[in-house]
Amino acid sequence: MKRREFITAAGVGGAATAVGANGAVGTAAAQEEEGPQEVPDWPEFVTEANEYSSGATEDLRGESEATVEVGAGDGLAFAPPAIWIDAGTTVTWEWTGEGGGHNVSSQEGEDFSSDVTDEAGFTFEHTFEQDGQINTYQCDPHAGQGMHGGVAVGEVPTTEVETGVITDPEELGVKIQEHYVGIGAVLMISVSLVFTFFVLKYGESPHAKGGD
Ligand SMILES: [Cu+2]
Repeated sequence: MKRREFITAAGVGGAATAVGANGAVGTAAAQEEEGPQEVPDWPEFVTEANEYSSGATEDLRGESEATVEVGAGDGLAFAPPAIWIDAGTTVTWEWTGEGGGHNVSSQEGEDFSSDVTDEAGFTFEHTFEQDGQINTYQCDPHAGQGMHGGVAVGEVPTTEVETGVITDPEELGVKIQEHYVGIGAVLMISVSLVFTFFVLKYGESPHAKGGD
């Protein structure tokens, strides 16, 4: 009986260790992904824009240029609709040819305006010079349908959101890793429980009567 108790303890202990390790890894990954992020304090005009999901801002500070698609999504959106750049950065809007005739027409902030066209590959540029400015713009033909955008420049007022700045695909890697760690832990627990079960049921041969 002593031997049986020892094996049971070893099996359960192994499973508990696997759970503990998984819990620790899961917590570390969650802390990287979550938590508030600082994003420009966009007006509603931008947060209600097509293709703008809660708090989504493409942080392009430190880049010398930025590109925004005109006619993205269902054809009536700018993508990304909300970008954050440094002063002196040139933004290039590039028409996809989808969704009909569009233009880029400034609203708040710096003044800029393009032709209306549906020509794929058409481009329009504006270099943003005013640090601290939140600029908004729209497509005039589709302004009523949410075809809006925003360009925040440099040191702008910010707000905290839960899932904020899109910082490229590392998030994806973390999620995949977490996934495999989870599967690994489940496998380890299963294997150690099945092993324990078989050892307890069949492990004691009638010729080896254990310690007692
Ligand atoms: Cu449009």
